[in-house]
Amino acid sequence: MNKENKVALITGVTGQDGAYLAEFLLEKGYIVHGIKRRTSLFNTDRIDHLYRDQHEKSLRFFLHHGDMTDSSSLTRIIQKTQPDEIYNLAAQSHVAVSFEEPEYTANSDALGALRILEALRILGMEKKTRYYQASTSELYGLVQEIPQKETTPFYPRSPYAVAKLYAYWITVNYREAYGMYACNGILFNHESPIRGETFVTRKITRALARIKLGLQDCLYLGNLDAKRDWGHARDYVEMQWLMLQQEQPEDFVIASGVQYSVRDFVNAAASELGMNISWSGQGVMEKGYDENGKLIVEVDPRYFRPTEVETLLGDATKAKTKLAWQPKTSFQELVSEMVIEDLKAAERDELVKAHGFKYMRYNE
Ligand code: NDP
Ligand code: GDR
Repeated sequence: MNKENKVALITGVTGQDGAYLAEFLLEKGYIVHGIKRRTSLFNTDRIDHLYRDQHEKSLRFFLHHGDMTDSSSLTRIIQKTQPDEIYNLAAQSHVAVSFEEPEYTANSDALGALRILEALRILGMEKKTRYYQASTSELYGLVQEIPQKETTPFYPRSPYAVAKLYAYWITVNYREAYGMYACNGILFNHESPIRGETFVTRKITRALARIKLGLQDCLYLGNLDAKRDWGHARDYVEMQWLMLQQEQPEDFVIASGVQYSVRDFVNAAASELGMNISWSGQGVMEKGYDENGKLIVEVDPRYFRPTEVETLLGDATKAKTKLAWQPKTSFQELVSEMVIEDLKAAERDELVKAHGFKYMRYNE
């Protein structure tokens, strides 16, 4: 380890993006500090491969207990680690859950960002540390323009998106008020084999792989008509880093520029598994059948949201021009990678079952 190593602090390091970003920054030679929150079960599955025995010399990856709702922990960790760059990825990131836990979502997603920015000011680090805010296409909500770009007006449609709207603007405000290098990445949906299992893409790939092996009967989904612009998380974290390497801080949209419906995603994942789904009915009555006429996809209104974001499609021209950024993974490659990994997991579960162990898992 030498003095040239840059120091990064990642909040949300145990999440999908946190894991990919930590790996990316370690490969670039960074010293990486991550904040994890205390949980009653281990929550470090996604980063265990990066973790080394803390007694080893020349360690470059460290974890600290902290929470976005606890200023004292955030301030202490920032003071101790003295980061050159902070990537604020931690959030209650599930849109549907934000309707159930709106206050907590606001606390962690909106005030959490403020807590970090204020900690930097209190510690006199506002000119030393660069700040990345994980903003989201959910800000566009009820879309005012297609495709959406940096200048498209926001119209958030969930407590999650409203909280993220605050985080977006407080980042802009601290940049303008205190001359901080702070910027927003307005990222459209990005997925991967380590995507949380209750987001729709992973829910689909996991369930169809299990249905294929006879471990599950049916996949229950909400709005099949919702359209999203899906990319690969591995491609998108590179841009999070690029945004902090510019001369001036700016906000960027990151998207693939291609849009598919939830139903399209189901069809693509099924096709990867050699399955073909026929659809019948409409709205809540819509159903999907396999080649043998077996019902395998049903709509369950439980998954409808009080206010839905029907369509998102991003225009990442600014990032492509100014950051020379290009997504590397196509929609088909993304679906294929996710299906392959979930099929392997299902095969492991099948083996466990075949040896007489009961495999029980709550399928949300
Ligand atoms: P995940 O849900 O996979 O990860 C969220 C991370 O935040 C986890 O590490 C989680 O910890 C942590 N976290 C949640 N609440 C707290 C808290 N109170 N204190 C400390 N840590 C907390 O999200 P993604 O990796 O997919 O997304 C990263 C960020 O990007 C999020 O802010 C999300 O809102 C945003 N975003 C994501 C997009 C996407 O498509 N993935 C698109 C646009 C924006 P734990 O592991 O313990 O749950
Ligand atoms: P989203 O992702 O809300 O876009 O937020 P999610 O995968 O949860 O939903 C995408 C769309 O699919 C519809 N849908 C379902 N969604 C879930 N989770 N479960 C279902 O059974 C289901 N059926 C249909 C949803 O209604 C929605 O229209 C994600 C998160 O990562 C946010 O943190 C991030 O900011 C945005 O992407 C960009």
